[in-house]
Amino acid sequence: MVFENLKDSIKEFTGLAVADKEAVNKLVKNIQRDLIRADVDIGLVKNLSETIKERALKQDLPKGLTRKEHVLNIVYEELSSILGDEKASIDINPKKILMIGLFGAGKTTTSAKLADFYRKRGLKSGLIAADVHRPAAYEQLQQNAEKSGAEFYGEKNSKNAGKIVKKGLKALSDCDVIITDSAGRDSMNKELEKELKSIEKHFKPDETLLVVPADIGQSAKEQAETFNKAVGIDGVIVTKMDSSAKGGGALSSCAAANTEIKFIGTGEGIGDLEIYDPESFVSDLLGVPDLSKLLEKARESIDEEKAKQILEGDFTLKDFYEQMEQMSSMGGFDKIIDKLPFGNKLPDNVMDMQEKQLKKYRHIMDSMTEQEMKDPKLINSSRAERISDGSGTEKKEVRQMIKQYRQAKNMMDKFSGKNMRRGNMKKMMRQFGMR
Ligand SMILES: Nc1nc2c(ncn2[C@@H]2O[C@H](COP(=O)(O)OP(=O)(O)OP(=O)(O)O)[C@@H](O)[C@H]2O)c(=O)[nH]1
Ligand SMILES: [Mg+2]
Repeated sequence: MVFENLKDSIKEFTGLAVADKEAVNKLVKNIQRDLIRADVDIGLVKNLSETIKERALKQDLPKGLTRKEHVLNIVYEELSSILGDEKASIDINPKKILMIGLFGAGKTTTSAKLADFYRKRGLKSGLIAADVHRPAAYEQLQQNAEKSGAEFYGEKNSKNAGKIVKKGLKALSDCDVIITDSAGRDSMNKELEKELKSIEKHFKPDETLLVVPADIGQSAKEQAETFNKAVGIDGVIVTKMDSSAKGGGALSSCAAANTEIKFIGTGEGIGDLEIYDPESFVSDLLGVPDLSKLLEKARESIDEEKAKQILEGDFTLKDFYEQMEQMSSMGGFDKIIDKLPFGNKLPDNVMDMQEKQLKKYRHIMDSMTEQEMKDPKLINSSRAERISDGSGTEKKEVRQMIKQYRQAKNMMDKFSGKNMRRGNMKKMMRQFGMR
């Protein structure tokens, strides 16, 4: 599997207690080794390593992200960028596609996968067997056509690919998408060039797609250039991503040469075809399932719904605790509160909310009655004593929590006053970076 080791390197990093300089250097070293093993160009690997180090160690930590998340985010961005700019754009329209490539690249299998892809999207697909060299090429495509629910045209004993295509177009004229499978060779040569040109002349493809197997690594780039020069290509499909360790080299070299990767093949089954999307590819690769959540967190810092709750809700002691907890999990209360319009007016002790304190507060609240939770004003000296005894805290800590809650509640009440609610809600959302 492509980049198998990369996953382990990331796991090792995420398992560390701290993401310090040493940890980042180790991670970069591991990534370097993994990319070179995956046949990524050495120059590219060097640049990537430098950029990751530079950004991870020197860039300011974005609000709401831990250092570890920040580093992972950088690795993710930089890896995606060497694997391509963006998701391939595949238009679901009637068209004619010519599949070309060397021996065993996966042309016949991928032709059927594509027919299936378009059929599933509501277009009638047809396959033309124009490989007149490989024994049983006709039967192979015919069987594949059945699997993919596609129409099929071929001539068992003909040796003239151009003629087959010409007749095939007529026979399959009711199909929306027509895909022609061609014969492979050991390498691009005059004979292959001539044959492909003859097919092109009759078929007039809208898209000519070069099929390359992942195991050729970075020579995918050279192959794409050779085919492009000989017959012109519109994009590449990289097959066998599931079974080769060199897929990283194939993808990155095509991306570096600005050759568009349209699809990747990820198995022998008819459904094992994916539209190429470097970002989702890398997030699968890194084994960080909640990467999109992480990125969202980086972009937003706080969720709109939660902010509304803070501002509009009846702010109970329990809400107070939950908000503290949420904010602490979002990278610290002080970071969030800095963004609020009233942030600098908050008393220092509200800002000092720490994990340890949160734990104590949880214990204190566990020792309170329902009534006390709803109306903390009830908590007089003897009740405070009972609560501190029950929670293993000091009486003054019970008092301190209630005081902090009141300060926060006052502030929330002010902000959720009727006159504030309308216009200022929008303004505040903007300051949160939500609008
Ligand atoms: N694991 C895996 N195998 C694949 C994939 N794509 C194709 N194959 C296998 O690769 C072998 C060659 O595939 P074909 O589709 O026959 O290749 P071709 O380019 O048509 O080969 P020629 O016609 O001989 O030039 C077959 O055994 C396929 O099942 C893939 O994405 N993953
Ligand atoms: Mg074939």
